[in-house]
Parts: sequence; C-alpha cells; structure tokens
Amino acid sequence: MLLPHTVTPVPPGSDGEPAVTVGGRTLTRTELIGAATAVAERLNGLGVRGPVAVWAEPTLATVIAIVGGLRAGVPVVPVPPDSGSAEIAHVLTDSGAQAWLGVTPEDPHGLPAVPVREHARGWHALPEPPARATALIMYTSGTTGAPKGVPIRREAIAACIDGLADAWAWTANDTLVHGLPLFHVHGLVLGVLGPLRVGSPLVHTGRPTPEAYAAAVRDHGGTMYFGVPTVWSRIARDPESAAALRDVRLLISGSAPLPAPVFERIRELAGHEIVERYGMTETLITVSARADGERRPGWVGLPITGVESRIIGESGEEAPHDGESIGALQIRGPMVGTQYLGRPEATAESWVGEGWFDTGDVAVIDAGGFHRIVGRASTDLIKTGGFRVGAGEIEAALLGHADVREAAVVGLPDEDLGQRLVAFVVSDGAHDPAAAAALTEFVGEVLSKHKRPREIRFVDDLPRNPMGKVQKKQLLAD
Ligand code: MCA
Ligand code: AMP
Repeated sequence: MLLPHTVTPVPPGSDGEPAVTVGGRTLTRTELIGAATAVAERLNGLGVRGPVAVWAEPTLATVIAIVGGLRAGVPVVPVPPDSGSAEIAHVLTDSGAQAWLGVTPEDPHGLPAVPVREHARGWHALPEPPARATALIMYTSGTTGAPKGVPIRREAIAACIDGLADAWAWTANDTLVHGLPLFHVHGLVLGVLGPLRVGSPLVHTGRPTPEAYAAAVRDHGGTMYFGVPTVWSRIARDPESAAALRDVRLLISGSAPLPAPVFERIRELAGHEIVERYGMTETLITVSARADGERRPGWVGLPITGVESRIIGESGEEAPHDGESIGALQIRGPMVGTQYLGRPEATAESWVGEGWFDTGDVAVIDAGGFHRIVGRASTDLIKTGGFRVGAGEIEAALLGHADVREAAVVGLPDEDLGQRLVAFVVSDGAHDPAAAAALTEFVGEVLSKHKRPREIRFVDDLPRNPMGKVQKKQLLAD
C-alpha cells in the first residue's frame, strides 16, 4: 500500500499501468513505488527525520523525491526552481531543512544532498506515519515580509483529494493533464498527489501551453485538465487548441478568478463549461462547482465534503446567504491547516478560533450555497498568472538596491495575467528603460523570477496620506 493517508492502494491489476508522465517520459505505478521506496529507505538509513528540500523542477526525479519523502514520513519542502538567493536562504532556514533530496541549486547553502536515482528500487514495507504528521511545508506570500511556511498534514491532503474526487467524479478511469509548477498546492497536491491517490495517470506537459494541452488529448487520451485562468485565457485565444479539448470530460480552473468572457469563449470553442474551484495554500481546496452540477461564470461553487464556510459582515456578525451581502470569507474543514510555521502571531491573526480560518478574501454566498469571490480584503496580496505575491516582499527587495529610495508595488488589471506587477519607484539613479530592466533583474536575483515587476514607473514621490502611508488606491487609479 502506497501512503494510505495520501494515496490509496494500487487498484488491482494496475501495477504496470502508467502512473506519471513528465516531459514525455513515463513511470508505471510499480516503478514509481519502487523508486520512491528506495529514496525512503535511504532517508531512513541516513537517519534523516527533519524536513528535506526538493528543487521542484517539473521532472520525474522531483515526483520520485517528493513521494519518497512522504513514504519516509519526512516533511518535504518544495523550493521554486526560479528562486533567487534571499528566497532560497529564507525557505531553508525557516523550514529547518536538513538536506536536499535530489537535484541541488547552484548554491546548496551548505546542506548535504541525498541522491534520487530513477532506476533504484526498494521494496521494504514502511510503517505508515501518523495521519496528523506533516507531509509538506509550502511557502506562501503575505502582504508584508518574507513568505510564511504552511505545514500540510497527510490527513488534510487525503480529505482534500477525496472531496474533489467526489465533486468532480474523478476516478482511476481519468487521465489528468496539466503543466503547472510543482511547488504549489495546485500543481503538486491536486496535480500529482491527486492522481496518485485516485489512481488516474498524470501527464505533466512541462509548461501549460495551449499546444501541449491539445497534444495530450491525442497522445495520452487526457480526460481531465487543470489550469490557472491565464492558461484558459491563452487557450481561449487559440481556437484550434481549444477545439482539440472538445471530447475530454472536464476542464477545471483555479488559483485566481476566471474571467466570465474566458468561460464563455471556451464554451463556444470547446463546448465545455469550465468547472471553477477555490482554495488557498493554508486551506487546500475547499469550494468547487460539481461535475454533475451548475457551473456559473464568476462563481466558484459549493463547499466540498466536510467544509463549512461563513461570511462575516462589517459589524462582526455573520452576513446572510442571500447572494448579495458581502463579508470576510472564513472556512473550516478537515483539509484546513492549523498554523504558520513558527509564527504564533500571524497564526492567531488568521486562525480565529474553533478551527475557522480567515481567508482574507471577500465573498458572497447565495441561498443555494454557491460562493462568489468578490476580491481580496488587502490590495497588497497580488495574484499574477495564478502566483500569489506580496507587495511588501517586492518593495523590500527593491529597497535593497542602492539607487532605490522608495518603492510601492501594486497589481494592475491585466487581460492575460489577471493582475500585472507594477512598481512605482523613487530612484537616485537613471530613469530610463535600462535602469528599469536592471531593477527588474535585481528583484529576480533576490526573490523568484515570477516575482519580477512587469513594469517599473519612476516617480518623483509616492502619494501619501497625512500619516505618511502610501495611498495605493491612487496608484491603482493611474
Ligand atoms: C516574466 N517574464 C519577464 C518578466 N516576467 N521578463 C522580464 N520582466 C519580467 N518582469 C518572462 C518570462 O520569464 C517568460 O520568459 C516570458 O516573459 C513570459 O512570461 P509569462 O507571461 O509569465 O508566461 P509564462 O512563463 O508562460 O507563465 C505563465 C504561466 C505561469 C504558465 C501561467 O504564470 C504559471 O505557471 N502559473 C501557475 C501558478 C500556479 O500554479 N499557482 C498556483 C498557486 P521565457 O518564455 O523566456 O521563459 S495557487 C494554489 O496552489 C491554490 C491552493 C489554488 O487555489 O490553486
Ligand atoms: P494561494 O495560497 O497561492 O493558493 O492563493 C490563494 C488565493 O488565491 C485565495 O486567497 C484567493 O484570493 C485566490 N484564489 C484561488 N482560487 C480562486 C478562484 N477560483 N477565484 C478567485 N480567487 C481565487
């Protein structure tokens, strides 16, 4: 049995079936279990009990490393392979990572590396770690400061995947296709551990391009597709690729709001109403439209099995579920996390008692229980191409540059990315395109490539209120 809390037993007779295909190369379930068990045996042999970092490139070796860590009961910390120096150092220190598992970055920060061998096999029966044990530590941005670690329990992963399997009628007969990064909940928990638990093969396309999604229907018989809204809006602009998805079973969107025009265009071109679902790193996926139910553009569906939700109005009282009243969305359920790693204050701010998590999203719920996400309470958490980025961390990175005196980052509306990172900068240096490019590059070296501003606007000063606080609403109106 492979990871009973996170992955179900192999369906009878399916050992030789493809389990995971990445970059055109495939491992059967037997091969994956053997290779991951060899990793787990190695970790046990070396006495590694603490967290292990995985450089989460989209490769078979990454999948083996992560499943191996889970088999050994050692928390896995996926590190974005486009991370800059400060971000890697932060994630390693904050998580207390003891080793790299598999590939290491250029600067491994003094940590030892435990090799991952694709062709090694181990067959020991390993004891199952407790259901409450931490499977993954995932890093996610807040409005200010460095990203926070979220410990994700084995039982939370199991509850999330089982709830989604029910909502989407997801079975071992499906073939899941996506090309999302393996260092976030979407691509990793849903996108890799999901198919392993359900028993459906995974085809990872490397990058989520329209052409690759279309080709996976022909080459692999894909039936279920995951994408962030940017992926679906690119497919909506590529009629040929969209038409290739006509006969698949389900198209699913999440991580950011799916624009209604994209929903409509995909319906026209592919004959599908996209299933939208909502979640967070801290809660995993909690709300979704159902495969056998209504899919309403602009709405994210119903709580999945075991989830309770409520909206809290400005008075602090629960707002009615009338489809119009707006409130702060709070969630609780078996897939919801319990804390930010080593941050009791931030934990107390977001976990507000009795298991309720305050999402920071503002929502409406209708009488039938359908949810609509209206927006975020803070303009400082930005979603760009489905990536969650804190304005504060980019501002801090920019202020680390010798020329920068002041910086304010906002997310401006963008047809392709949902929001586009724009930095307003007061600089002592040159105010030309070369200086802007140098600042962009600087952010990419310190943080991650996907946190680079798309645009730098040099200004003489930032709009501030009498208290000296930057008026971001004014920047957003620019
Ligand atoms: C990007 N480029 C730049 C800049 N930004 N160049 C200069 N300056 C910049 N500021 C470059 C890129 O490196 C790339 O170059 C080219 O421009 C195009 O970039 P981009 O437009 O970003 O497109 P992309 O690289 O194709 O990426 C789009 C994407 C990506 C594939 C949709 O954003 C993505 O993978 N998003 C998924 C995020 C995700 O999984 N989120 C889940 C978290 P070159 O072409 O040379 O490389 S949310 C979650 O887990 C919860 C629980 C949930 O609900 O799901
Ligand atoms: P992350 O922790 O990176 O997964 O980001 C979580 C945030 O993404 C949520 O708090 C929402 O703001 C946003 N989000 C995720 N799914 C959706 C969706 N379907 N519609 C609107 N926003 C979403």
